[in-house]
Amino acid sequence: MTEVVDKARRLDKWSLGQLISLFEDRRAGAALRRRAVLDELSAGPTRHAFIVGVTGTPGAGKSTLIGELATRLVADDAAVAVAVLAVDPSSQVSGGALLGDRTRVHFPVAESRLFFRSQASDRDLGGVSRHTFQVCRLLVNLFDYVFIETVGIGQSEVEIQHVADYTMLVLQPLGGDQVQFMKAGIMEIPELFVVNKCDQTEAAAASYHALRASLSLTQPGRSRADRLPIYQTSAKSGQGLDAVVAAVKGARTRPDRRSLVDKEPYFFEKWVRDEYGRAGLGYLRGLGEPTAVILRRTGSFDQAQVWFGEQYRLPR
Ligand SMILES: Nc1nc2c(ncn2[C@@H]2O[C@H](COP(=O)(O)OP(=O)(O)OP(=O)(O)O)[C@@H](O)[C@H]2O)c(=O)[nH]1
Ligand SMILES: [Mg+2]
Repeated sequence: MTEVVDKARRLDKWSLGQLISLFEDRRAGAALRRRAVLDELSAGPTRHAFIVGVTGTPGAGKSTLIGELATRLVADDAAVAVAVLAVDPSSQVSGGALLGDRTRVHFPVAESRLFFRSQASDRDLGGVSRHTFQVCRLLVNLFDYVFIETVGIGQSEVEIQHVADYTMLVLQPLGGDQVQFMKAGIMEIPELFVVNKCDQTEAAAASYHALRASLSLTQPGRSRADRLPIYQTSAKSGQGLDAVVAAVKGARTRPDRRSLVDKEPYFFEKWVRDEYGRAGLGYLRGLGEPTAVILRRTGSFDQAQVWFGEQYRLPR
């Protein structure tokens, strides 16, 4: 393992792929191997990625935009490394993922500090995959920024807030689906709004004003609503992208960042529900110990998984 971990630290793509597969592995034995990898990682130099969730209407330019932002982030700083996780919809029919061009992010080919990975989404989770959190646990140690492109519009996408440190919503000019957004809870989550494709100027200006107006309506309780930034960009021409990069960099230095450990209880309960169903979740709650306490007592997320599996199998 040590060699793979060392190579992954140096951003070797094959090694990163190997480790990601381990973090996506649902088999019981994988948990302790994940723990071993994380322990090995923390014994050496690590990074501490800022996780940026990117959501928005289909075709708004999320992938193109992420590619441009990531390229700028690494160009601005020779030490910075960026990973992109794109969550792709699973085929309803086969359950298999159609990992096609939909979420392709284009990077300069020779840039080794940019890494892209597709993930199949789960039907039940909407915007993120059940593996997204696990893979983020790995990637935060190896990159400075992790972008997660999510799929779909609607309430299910609120899931992204549980894993991301920061979320941005990307709209395209006069998307009829803006109304959908206003109805869905998603409007309340983003910290940054982007109206992309502003090379299509008139429609873009109209969309900006519609969005500004709707934000005041949908976020009345949020005094910042009127001040929430709306960036007008063109991922094609580059317009407005430097401002978005600056906003992301600025947000990264905020003092109130939660660590992934703070997010673990939520995802531990989600994992229990996924693996053991509602009965499992009922059992967990019946233990009378808050999930955060279980995680601390067993030592880690991975050890808690092993412990829970053993407990649950005991005769009751
Ligand atoms: N004119 C213009 N076209 C753009 C811009 N950004 C992206 N596009 C084009 O819009 C189309 C969709 O871009 P993507 O980046 O795939 O959009 P997406 O939001 O990731 O799409 P899905 O993942 O399928 O929802 C592509 O043909 C892009 O080339 C832009 O700023 N201006
Ligand atoms: Mg895409």
